[in-house]
Amino acid sequence: MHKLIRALTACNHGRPPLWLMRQAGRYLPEYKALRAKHSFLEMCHNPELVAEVTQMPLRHFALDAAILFSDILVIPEAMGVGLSFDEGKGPIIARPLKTAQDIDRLPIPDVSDALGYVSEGIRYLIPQLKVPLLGFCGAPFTVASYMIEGGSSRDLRKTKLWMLQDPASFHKLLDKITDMSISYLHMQARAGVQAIQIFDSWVHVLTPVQFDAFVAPCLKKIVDAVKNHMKIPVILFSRGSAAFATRLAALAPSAVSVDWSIDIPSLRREIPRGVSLQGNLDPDILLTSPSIVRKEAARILESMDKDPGFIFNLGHGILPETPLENVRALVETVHELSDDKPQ
Ligand code: 1CP
Repeated sequence: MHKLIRALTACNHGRPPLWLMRQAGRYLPEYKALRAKHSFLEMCHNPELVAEVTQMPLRHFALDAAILFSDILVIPEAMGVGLSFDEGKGPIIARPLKTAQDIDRLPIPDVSDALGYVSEGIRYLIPQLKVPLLGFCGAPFTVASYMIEGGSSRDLRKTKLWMLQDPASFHKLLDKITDMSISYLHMQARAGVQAIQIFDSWVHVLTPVQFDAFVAPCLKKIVDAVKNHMKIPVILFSRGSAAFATRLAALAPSAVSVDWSIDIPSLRREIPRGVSLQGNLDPDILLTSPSIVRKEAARILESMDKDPGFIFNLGHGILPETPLENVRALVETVHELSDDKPQ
């Protein structure tokens, strides 16, 4: 069994597995070169390019997992709200949701029609990989926020006001995204992904009470579907881990992925043994220097030494400005400091 899967079932030994959120992306020169020739969505829709970009980071670094090159916003795109990516501005939804009728009218398309290109990409990719492939989707709240805001937003004010003023239609939207996400993950699992990560990148704008009312029930449905029907491990990522990590752990995923707002060893003592932990180097540290990266990575490694359910990762995605030599220093530190020694 591969190291990542062992850690996701809390039975790893030796050094922890390592992969990096957003490892296939804009900090890689060959990604930028390919991107100069294709739009981002063109790349996501093309199975050969999906396979190519997914493998780019693995050619540079000895990482223990690949993550499918795609985006959380292919679900809204499939639901017909219109998606484009503007240089420097991030995602743009052409027809954001404005009324409860917009939600009633929102279709739940058949995933193999609307997103078949993703499973083609996975099938094309798997025979070329030596490490497990992670599939993913966005969490319903995070995906809903883009569909309402129409793009990136710092405060998610429109989303929060909708949730507070018309909770019934907001729940309907979350339910539609949850159902579509479960079918989508099923399709990814059938195509061969070996584990799933759910990204709840924007949940930190909520109160714990709002989390329990709107976020937890959808995530629980997804976690249960992945564990019981797809029978592969599932990782829940959110920002705002100091507030939400124990709540995520209570949903009984295989692992919780935490940001740098929390001390992982303390969290370890609070949550059930069977829930593995992933994290949590601040991606800004990768902008500094190899020696600072080594020191900060060593601190996390030592604090989680011999934990059979620990996966080394960043607390959020790698930044486009990250120098490759700093990533190399991180990978070397994980491999050297706690290299596999006989037990
Ligand atoms: O212009 C470009 O070349 C596009 C840049 C880019 C890339 C490389 C985007 C646009 N998405 C991706 C790939 C991506 N996105 C992956 C696959 C590859 C990998 O992880 O290596 C994954 C898992 C995502 C997930 C994603 N997309 C999230 C959740 C994770 C996170 O970082 O919080 C979110 C919020 C998105 C939306 C999105 N797509 C792209 C951008 C720039 C954004 C963020 C916009 C914002 O900040 O609101």
